[in-house]
Amino acid sequence: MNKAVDPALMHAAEATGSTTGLTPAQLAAYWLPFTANRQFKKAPRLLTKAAGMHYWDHQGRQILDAVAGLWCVNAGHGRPRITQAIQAQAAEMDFAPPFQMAHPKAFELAERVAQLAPAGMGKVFFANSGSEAVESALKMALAYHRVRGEGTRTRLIGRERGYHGVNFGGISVGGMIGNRKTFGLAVAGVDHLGHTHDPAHNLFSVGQPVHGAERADDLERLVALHDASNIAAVIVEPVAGSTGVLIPPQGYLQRLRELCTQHGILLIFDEVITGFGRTGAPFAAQTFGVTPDMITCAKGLTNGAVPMGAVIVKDEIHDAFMTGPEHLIEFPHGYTYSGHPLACAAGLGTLDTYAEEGLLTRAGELQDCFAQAVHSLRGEPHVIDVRNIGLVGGIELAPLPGAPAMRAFNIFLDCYEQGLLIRTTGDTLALSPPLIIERSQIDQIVDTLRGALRRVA
Ligand code: PXG
Ligand code: PLP
Repeated sequence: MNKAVDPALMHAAEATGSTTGLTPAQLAAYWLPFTANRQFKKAPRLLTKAAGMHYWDHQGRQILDAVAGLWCVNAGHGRPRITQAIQAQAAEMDFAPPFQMAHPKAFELAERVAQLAPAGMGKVFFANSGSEAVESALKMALAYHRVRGEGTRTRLIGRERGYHGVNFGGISVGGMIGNRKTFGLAVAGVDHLGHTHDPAHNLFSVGQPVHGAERADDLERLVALHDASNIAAVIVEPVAGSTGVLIPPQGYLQRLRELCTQHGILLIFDEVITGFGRTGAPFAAQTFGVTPDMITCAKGLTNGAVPMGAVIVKDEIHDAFMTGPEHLIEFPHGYTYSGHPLACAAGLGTLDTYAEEGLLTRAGELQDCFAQAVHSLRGEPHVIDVRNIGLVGGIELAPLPGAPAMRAFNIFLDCYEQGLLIRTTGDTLALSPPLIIERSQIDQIVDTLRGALRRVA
């Protein structure tokens, strides 16, 4: 089969071929997710090996991983317990059907996850990604109200600048314009709280900003508009990651909790990024002392080694479903790969690693050192804000005139050349290193960034 190949790609493959080892046809065949495909294929960045805090690329360059892969490799790369657990499980049993059947490790992992969650959140439903966890939680919220005879509660409330994955429910409650505008109406009956970002009052806040608890009162506006009897759930990220690291103002999440309770609205914390130690406790719910009704998680659940997501649910929500005839399915939802044996094995190996090394509280121990390091970038060229909590940092840059996101991306490329992997979103640089990071590596991240900021116009 001789498919036509773009001459530009042919050229790129020739230019990089000696090092990437990819043919033009291979380079052409793969449509990369969330990537500028044409630009990427002209100069591919291929990762070929990972261990501990580092990646290596196809040119043999060693790269310090300042973003835990994509916010997921919380225990660092290539951890032996996780690798061995996956290998052993693959040899023992590859797959077990999850509908009307199960396997032991799904129960073991569910119990271990529930033990880490806030008290009273004892039930765990498995999916295969953060996006699927979100869809599962939203459907659960609708079904919960219905089984209790409050079937008019169908409206879902998200928040501006929220990210809840890429499936239809998630982009509907999500508030990232770029991810929404391309796809039409998506799910109807959704509304949004205003976001919490307040540069007029909170620039360069260390940890939680002081101003903005009252922004939670925006829920009162939506209740007045739609009536609480029509609202099923509110979903927010405790710390918004993808939208550029937005830290909740002091008291904001508490206020949101109070209002949801008052109006019988379920509160869902999307902890896909914040879950598993990112903010200094197993979940951000514990860091901020606010217990939601459901938590969605993924990423750090398996250290990124095998795809997996989960919804952690309050016992009473689960129990509300356990009413009708016992032979009937209580919640008609699930995935072929829910609780996949390899994912469960990876999850158990991951939680063992976190426990043995105290990683789920390590971000709290390092947070002052990390805060000092990232805030030392204040005053460097183009830096207009720095935000941090636990081991998450956001450094916002003034955009290049007429070219939003380009300056941050140029910094990303410069850092990569210097052997540092960061993440950008719009003109914000995001840091979320593996929780095993050493202080000297925090310095290396910030020194490299400082150099890049001074070099790149
Ligand atoms: N909710 C939140 C809060 C997330 O951060 C998802 C849901 C979706 O998870 P999956 O596993 O379906 O990707 C996420 C994922 C970025 C970036 O650039 C962040 C995510 C994914 C990809 C890129 O910051 N978060
Ligand atoms: N599409 C078809 C035709 C299917 O048969 C299935 C599952 O059986 C799906 C989609 C959903 O796949 P998954 O369960 O992996 O999400």
